Amino acid sequence: FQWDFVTEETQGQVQYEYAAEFAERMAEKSDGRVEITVYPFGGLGDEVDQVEQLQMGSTELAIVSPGFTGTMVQEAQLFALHFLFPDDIALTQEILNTSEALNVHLREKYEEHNMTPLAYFTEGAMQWTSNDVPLKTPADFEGFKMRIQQSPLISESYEAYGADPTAMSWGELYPSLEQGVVQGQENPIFFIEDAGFHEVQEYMTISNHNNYVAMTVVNTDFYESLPEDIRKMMDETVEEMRDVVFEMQETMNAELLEKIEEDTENPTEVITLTEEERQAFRELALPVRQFFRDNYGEDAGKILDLMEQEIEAAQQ
Ligand code: 6CS
Repeated sequence: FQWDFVTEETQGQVQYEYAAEFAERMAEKSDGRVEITVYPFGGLGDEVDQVEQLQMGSTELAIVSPGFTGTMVQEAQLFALHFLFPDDIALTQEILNTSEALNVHLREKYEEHNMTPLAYFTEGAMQWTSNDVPLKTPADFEGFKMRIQQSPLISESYEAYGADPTAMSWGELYPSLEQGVVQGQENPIFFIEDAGFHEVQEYMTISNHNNYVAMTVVNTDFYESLPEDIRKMMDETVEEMRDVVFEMQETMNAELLEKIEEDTENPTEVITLTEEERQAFRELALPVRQFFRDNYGEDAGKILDLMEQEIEAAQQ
């Protein structure tokens, strides 16, 4: 078997390292019968092109951020809702692993598009970076040119703060920040450092306003046509990778925060929001849940209701 595995990240970053480790484990388990070629971001087009290739089956496996399927699987935009998941990232991962809303109902929505999400994993809490203005209060977002992924609900979430969001691939983000096409962006810390965004940003706000969730996705026809022993190996590897990737992101996010703080050549002022400051954003973010319920079909509301119940139960 020869399969392609595409990711939205490059060597050394979470998604790529996940795929490389996954490929190695599959080769080992199958005694070399399964050979997986891992592609870093950039070679096969942008993130949205990669989703299309997966859908058509020209690639078998991919790591996909739900933000890039926002116009296709509208229900998956629930990941764009700020302050939905607990701040405790280990608890968030547990919810991602076990949630029926995600692993049954949202999975079905993806399968209508010939894609099967086998796992959801966090790449860390998201933070804001900015030029011109340190982002501390919703007023700081007034007219702020914010780069976002291609999801209408991410856009809605930032419009709720008064920002002016623009969707683009991360492949274009560095020069866009440098030239002022956009003033800021959101990402987990490891990605901000590794992509070098801090080099062209004055401020980083530790906001923890959302979790960066990615999905391990297979082409559904491909997955269903696999011989049973191979499919079992794949399922097993997906299970094993849950803890592996959790540790990967923890280590990278911690180490690269230090690196940003110690980079005297490219100084970035790091601002940590207080609980009170976060509350002002939470209040504006909450009505976006109703927008999600009202605009993305009947099942969107049901999935979100269940998700909210699951989150509440996990927090008790
Ligand atoms: O900001 C983005 O679009 C990129 N961020 C991460 C953490 N992974 C890939 C994604 O394309």
